Order: sequence, then C-alpha cells, then structure tokens
Amino acid sequence: MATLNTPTAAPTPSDHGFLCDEVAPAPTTSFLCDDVAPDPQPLPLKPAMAEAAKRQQDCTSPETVERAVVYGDTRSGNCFKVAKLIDYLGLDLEWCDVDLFEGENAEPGFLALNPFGKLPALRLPEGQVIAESNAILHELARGTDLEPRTDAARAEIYQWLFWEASAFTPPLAQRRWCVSFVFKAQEDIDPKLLPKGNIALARLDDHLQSHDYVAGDRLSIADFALFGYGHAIEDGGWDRKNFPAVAAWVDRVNADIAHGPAFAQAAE
Ligand SMILES: N[C@@H](CCC(=O)N[C@@H](CS)C(=O)NCC(=O)O)C(=O)O
Repeated sequence: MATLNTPTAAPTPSDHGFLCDEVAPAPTTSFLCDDVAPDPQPLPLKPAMAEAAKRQQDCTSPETVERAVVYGDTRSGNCFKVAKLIDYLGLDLEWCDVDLFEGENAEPGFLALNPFGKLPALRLPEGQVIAESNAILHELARGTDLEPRTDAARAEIYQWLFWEASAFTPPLAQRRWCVSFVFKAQEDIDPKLLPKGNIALARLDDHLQSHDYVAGDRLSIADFALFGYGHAIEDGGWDRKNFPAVAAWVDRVNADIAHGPAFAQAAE
C-alpha cells in the first residue's frame, strides 16, 4: 500500500491537465485554466503507461478483491482528503496509485472500473465501485465517530459536503493546479477564480471563528471534505494570514489526524 502521508515531492509539470469537477481531459491538452474543457479521448497506450496500466491491473486482480481498494493520486485534494481519513481511522485497505499527470485515469482499464474517469474511486470487496470523494468519505466512515449522531447533525454535515463540492473546491482546486502544478502566468489564469475562492474562504473563515469544527462540535467527515483543499490554500495563491480561523482549523485537524483514534489505540 502506498504511503498516505502528505506528499512532499514536487509534482511533475505535464501537458496533460486534469480538471477537478469538470470534464475529463483530452490526452495532450492542459485545460484546467480554460472555461471549456475538450471532449474526453481515450489515451494511446504509450510505453511508460503500459507499466502503469499493469499496475492498475494488479490492483484489480482477484487476489486483492477481498480488501477494499482506493484508486487515487494524493496530489489531488479530492484524493488527499480520502487518504487523510484512512490515516485517521487506520483503515486496512489497498491504495492503488493512478497517475493523473500521466492521464492514467482516462485509460480504458480505469474507465472500465470507474466510468466517471475521475479520482478518487473506491472499490468495495464485493465489487461495487463508488466515485465522488465525499461519497467515499461517507462510506469509509460508516460506524465511526466521524458520522453524525442525529438527523440534525446529518443535515448539517450534508450541507457542508455539498457546499464543498460545488462552491469551495472548484476555484481552489483550479487555481492550485494553475499556480503550483503547471506554473501558469497570473495573466493566463481565469480571473474569476481568485474572487470566487476569496468568497468561499471568507465564508468558511466566518463560520470557523465561532466553531472548532465544520459541523457540530467535533471532527466529522465534513472536516475531511474541506481539508482536501483547505489545507493547501497557499498553493493556489491565497494567504493563510487572511483567513486566520481557517488556518487555525487546518492546524487543529492536522493535530487530530496525527493523534487520531487509530494512533491512540496503538499507544494503549
Ligand atoms: N467531485 C469529484 C471531483 C473528482 C475530480 O474532478 N477529480 C479530479 C482530480 S481532483 C480528476 O480525477 N480529474 C481527472 C480528469 O478530469 O480527467 C470528487 O469529489 O471526487
């Protein structure tokens, strides 16, 4: 299983862009910063990618089906949030790296597994495949303290999960990609992303000024959902100092993950 800690290696800039929450990419076009994504095209199987395809196949081989498998690339915040939840809960499952920079998510083998063509994806032991990072968080956290205990708490968590996917992550993920992954010049980046991100971060900051956690008074899957991109706002060109409550919450969630239930139990 791959290490699930914070990735430190610098990502390799590539012509092959990917867009979180948008349409799957054409093989050689970086379109994250563009408004309109091209139609998805199957990638030709280049020699370097034949190895990658083999790796994917390995992860889907019959030997591994008795354990759940998460397909992901932790450079993506949507995958990172799932990796952090796995760390926190100490879950025993398989992690299969699928390289977004190489377009492995658009290869036929992966599309057969997950027709959405996006990462992350969770394959349950009985074969069901679940896409959408927040649905995966929900599934992996079933029966744990990260789940809501009341209907009211559930409604509040859902509110933040849907807001994260629709309003918070799109501008943050797209600017992060442009600034820190493909090193676009500022003038080539969609100018709407910065104000949209400012509004989303200000909303979260306002909420966290009077709350330690996103939903209710304890850590929940809503924190993991927002942590995916909330932990890396500087990558997109935002300054932590302008959002002090978000910065304090990131540190708090990081500390919680480091001393999570899995680690507490191991120390007993
Ligand atoms: N709402 C989805 C977004 C998934 C998504 O867009 N994933 C990106 C990486 S952050 C991806 O796989 N992009 C590949 C592509 O679009 O081809 C989720 O939360 O899982």
